[in-house]
Amino acid sequence: MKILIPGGDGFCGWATALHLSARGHAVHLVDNLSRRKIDIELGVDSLTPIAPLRNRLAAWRELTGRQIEWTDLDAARDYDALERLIRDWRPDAVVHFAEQRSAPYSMKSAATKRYTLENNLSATQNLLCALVETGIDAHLVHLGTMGVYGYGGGMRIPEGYLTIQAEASDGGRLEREILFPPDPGSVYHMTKTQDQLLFYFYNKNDGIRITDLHQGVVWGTQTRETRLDERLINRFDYDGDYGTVLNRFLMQAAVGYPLTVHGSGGQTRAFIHIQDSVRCIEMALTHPPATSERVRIFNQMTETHRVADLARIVAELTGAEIAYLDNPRKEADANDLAADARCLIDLGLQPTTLRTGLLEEIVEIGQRYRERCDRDRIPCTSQWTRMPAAARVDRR
Ligand code: NAD
Ligand code: USQ
Repeated sequence: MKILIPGGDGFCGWATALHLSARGHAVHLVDNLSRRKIDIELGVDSLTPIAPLRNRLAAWRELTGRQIEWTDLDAARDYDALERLIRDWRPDAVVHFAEQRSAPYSMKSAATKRYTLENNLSATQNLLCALVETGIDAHLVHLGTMGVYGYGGGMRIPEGYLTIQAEASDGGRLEREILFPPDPGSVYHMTKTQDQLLFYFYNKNDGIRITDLHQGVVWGTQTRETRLDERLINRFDYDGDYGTVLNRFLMQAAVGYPLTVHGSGGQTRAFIHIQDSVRCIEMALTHPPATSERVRIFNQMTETHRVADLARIVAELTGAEIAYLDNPRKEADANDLAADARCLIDLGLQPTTLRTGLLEEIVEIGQRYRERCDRDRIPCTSQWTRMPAAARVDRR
């Protein structure tokens, strides 16, 4: 297959690009390096020493003989170049990662809210438009988020669609499947709920074949391919804006920083390891929807955990202290989360569980690169509301 990967220099995109290239697919990245530029803006760096993209690609070629191409363009702003690339290169599939993906960054200021919304919606809209205008029948696989569901609000979350009953216009009863009601918790998550409507429309109107993968929090760093050579190492975000909860706890344990639990830690979230994430994307690509099929939605997650339980597991493994902090976010202090995630298991996924992967991650990444950590960048400073929480720290 010829696979175009917008966002292919990022955490999920890079690992996916190598995985697909290793399986013999022709891979072409589109990335404007905005993520690396945001690191510079925030004064942070990946815990792992990621090589410049050109060096990464050269190393991959040297080690495997496989070539991955890269076009440096902004998928949200350089529409003409994007359309030309799609017309000329004629992909069979597009895997779309090219969005600003941090919820805290999206809530920092008016500038970051506006950037996140404009970047994410325009990138999605431009890809869809370019497929329509070029007439290329590529399968679009998008990385969405479990956050579109608002973590269920107590309801079991189906894979995208909810069956409802309503009164029909003739007075009878009508049954329909509708998109699960969106309930975003940040401007970033809101862009993902709006992406869903773009997909719904372009699928209905133009017959674009789309799979939307509603992914949970991704943890871990390395995959089989990124491990091959340090020049291929994947990024590891640990800072208060881009670091995700479990990876932050693993790094904090390695550098002796009390684990930063927000509030009581009763928030339950869905998780998936990066190795499983790339396998799921490959399975979605090799099982494309039929031309007339509606948008296919898979919940891409393998486990659910409460934040406080994750902290306890990491503390038990490492002896780390746990700090319960005022929550900078506006989110439920505690929630249950039950979600269907059969589709990818039915396609053959065998998940990496927390129990098997955690220790390896602490040693391979946290301890190995601990000297690169800037402790001043660990606190989460982005506030969801303009009423700053008191700087209270409880240790329990
Ligand atoms: P990332 O920030 O590491 O990677 C995104 C990449 O896209 C970066 O390389 C960035 O430079 C590029 N990009 C952004 N806007 C672009 C544009 N307009 N034009 C060209 N390139 C652009 O993020 P990630 O963690 O790899 O996430 C990738 C996708 O997966 C995102 O859409 C995210 O919402 C989704 N996702 C991530 C997670 C997670 O835990 N990391 C979980 C669920 C879903
Ligand atoms: N949290 C802590 N301590 C921390 C960091 C986070 O307690 O140091 C808490 C947060 O308050 C939140 C939970 O952990 O309740 C998850 O936070 P996160 O930063 O790990 O994840 P989130 O902001 O939801 O975003 C991440 C990715 C995003 C993806 C999403 C999937 O950055 O791209 O869409 O996970 S999901 O959570 O399923 O919506």
